[in-house]
Amino acid sequence: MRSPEAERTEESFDKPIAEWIDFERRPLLKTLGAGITLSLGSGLASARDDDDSDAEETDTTGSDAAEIDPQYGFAAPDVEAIPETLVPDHEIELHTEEPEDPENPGRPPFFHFEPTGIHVSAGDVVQFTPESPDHTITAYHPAQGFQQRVPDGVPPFSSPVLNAGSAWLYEFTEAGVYDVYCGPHHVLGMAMRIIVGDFGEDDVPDYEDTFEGSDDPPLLAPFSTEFLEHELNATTEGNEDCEWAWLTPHEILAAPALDPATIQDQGTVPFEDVLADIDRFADELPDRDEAEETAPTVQVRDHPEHGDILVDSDEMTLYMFDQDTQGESESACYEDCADAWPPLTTDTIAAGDDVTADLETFERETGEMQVMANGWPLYGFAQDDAPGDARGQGSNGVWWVLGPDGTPIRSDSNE
Ligand SMILES: [Cu+2]
Repeated sequence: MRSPEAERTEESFDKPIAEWIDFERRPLLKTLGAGITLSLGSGLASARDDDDSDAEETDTTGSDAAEIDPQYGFAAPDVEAIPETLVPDHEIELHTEEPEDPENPGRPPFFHFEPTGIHVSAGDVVQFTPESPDHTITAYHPAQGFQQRVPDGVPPFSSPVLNAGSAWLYEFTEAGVYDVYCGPHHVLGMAMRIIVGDFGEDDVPDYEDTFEGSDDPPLLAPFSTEFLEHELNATTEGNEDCEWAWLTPHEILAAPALDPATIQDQGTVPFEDVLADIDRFADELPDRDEAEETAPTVQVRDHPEHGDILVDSDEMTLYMFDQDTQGESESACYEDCADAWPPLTTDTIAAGDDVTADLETFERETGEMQVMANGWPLYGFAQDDAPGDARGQGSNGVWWVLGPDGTPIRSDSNE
């Protein structure tokens, strides 16, 4: 095994990185101790040290062992035929995600890396596996026509255009923040962030939260929504207000979910988390939709006549019954009464933001759990048709709406 220290000269590698990251050497050496051969000085890094017999059996390149080039990586035309000598430490998939309802798309497909953020150790090999055709993994680098968004000294690496069923491997030797994109789908927002090594907030490089040109002026930030809408409007005659419907790499890389500290904490950040940070697409997430639709058991609604009153999850008015005794955990309303005044029942109580009443449940004789606010069992009224109706208020002088703290509001509006 060659000595990495001998090949790793101060001028070519240590200096630029030391300017923004404090440590570098320690995790790298630790990784080296685990048996990884680094030969940076030669321009090639082989992923794993191997004895010669293994290399002969698995060699596909004509050299002693399959090697991962620092600029071109290692492309495997068949994902099933990756040399055994190139064992990846991590895998990232490249996806094309069609809208869920193809008849009514509502949005264009999402092209994305999965996960979209990942934390690896210096020297780790990452396998990129396309699940759909026409993807690349390409570093943001001036040589690729973009702001440098990889550590100093890292070459402008890129995979070839990959088809589904192939794979591309790359070894991340230098610690730091790597932003990469897919060439064919870059303009559609296909970008991701790889954090290599461990470092503190102070060591995060400037490019993490700048996007080339984004401050001066904002319109010129390449591939920002503003820029793309500007381009769209400029090239579509008579459509002054065309909106950019796709994701943009700018909003992907600026998402809080891809903050370097978040990526280090979580290890991996799924695309779903990134999407949740982007307002115009957040409602694409089915589980978050559900959470929004699950309204609290009891909430507060402003009634034009009675002011703030308690309502149910459908915003239907709730009432208390003077025949009940506050805090007794029992109901005086069954059968015909309960048909006209259906008890509010639930298995789990969730209070709306403005509800200040204590909410509890008790077991009715029917076995259902009825909700109490401030010790008063709660009921709806069968003759209320819509939110805002309070036709039961003052009925027979014993049914009353309640305020946010569960105090009955005994106005005589019906009489
Ligand atoms: Cu792509």
